[in-house]
Amino acid sequence: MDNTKKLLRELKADAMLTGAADLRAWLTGFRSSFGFVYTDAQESVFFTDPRYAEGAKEALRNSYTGVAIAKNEDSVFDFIKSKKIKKLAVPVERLTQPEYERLRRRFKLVDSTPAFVKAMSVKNEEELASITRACEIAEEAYLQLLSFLKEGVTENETAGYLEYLMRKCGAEDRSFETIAAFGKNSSVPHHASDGTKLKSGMPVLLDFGCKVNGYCSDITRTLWFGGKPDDEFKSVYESVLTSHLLARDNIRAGMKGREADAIARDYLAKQGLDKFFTHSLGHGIGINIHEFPALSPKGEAALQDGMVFSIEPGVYFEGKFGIRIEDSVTLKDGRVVSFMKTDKNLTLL
Ligand SMILES: [Mn+2]
Repeated sequence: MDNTKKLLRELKADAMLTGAADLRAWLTGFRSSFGFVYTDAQESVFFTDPRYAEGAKEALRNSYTGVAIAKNEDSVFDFIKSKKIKKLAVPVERLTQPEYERLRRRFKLVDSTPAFVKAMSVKNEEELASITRACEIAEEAYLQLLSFLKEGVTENETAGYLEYLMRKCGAEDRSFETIAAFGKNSSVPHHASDGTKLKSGMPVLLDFGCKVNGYCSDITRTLWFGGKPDDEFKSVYESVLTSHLLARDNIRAGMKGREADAIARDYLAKQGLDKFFTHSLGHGIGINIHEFPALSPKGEAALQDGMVFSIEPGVYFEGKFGIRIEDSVTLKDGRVVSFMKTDKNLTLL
């Protein structure tokens, strides 16, 4: 509610209408697959369908002037048509074309998306607590998974079991499709887990995370299974780890995303590995697994205290192996604080 009024003032609009699920969840703290939040200077109404009405009434009773049942968008649009408003703030990028056309005919539209994206990137204490818990659970599940990694298990089984463990440890869901990549599959940064079986002498890359109160965690660990890795693997692992630690220790509030990215990228360039670092250093994390800010060569926005993002340098040798080491972190008093506690040194299983 406070967030809504703040955005309304900032956007200098007469009213604000928000339908996108993530933006709505951030405004209200209430999660639902269908709904709209309407706010003007006088009132704030939460529209949802009958499935959520009771829960919404209970959850929003102190902050909303009303919870209304809407069978579909038509009833919401009928309601706002009855209002004497000219300038309406809506997340234009999130509207369907028909929604946009309909609203555009009647109102002067202002895009609320940039204001949302910026406001959502800085987390409050409650949001940080949810993310902290989501990170703890992901790591607890990871530690429990290690004894499951035996010769013959498939990537798919591993991904599924890791997701089960996260739920068992208290997560409500996974943050995104879990990546378990064995052997040369680890060289594909977003490998889709398949029936590949674990064999001795393989790297294992696990990229996963879970949700608590709707907030995500994101972590990647690369391990070695069976026997001993060769010198090339060990040396690349050390380089990726060093680039991760350099970024963690040297990123400061006030830096641009691209300056943060450059800390890891420049170090990997000195090792002759930058051309194998094929993605950005990190991304914001919150209700969405990928959000603002971008820690990438194109990231112009300044990092701020309270932001939560990933640090995830990676090096990929096509057809051979890939190594990525990722923590979810936040900025506090100008410096990086990682949410993760598990060891980042090379683990041999
Ligand atoms: Mn990530």
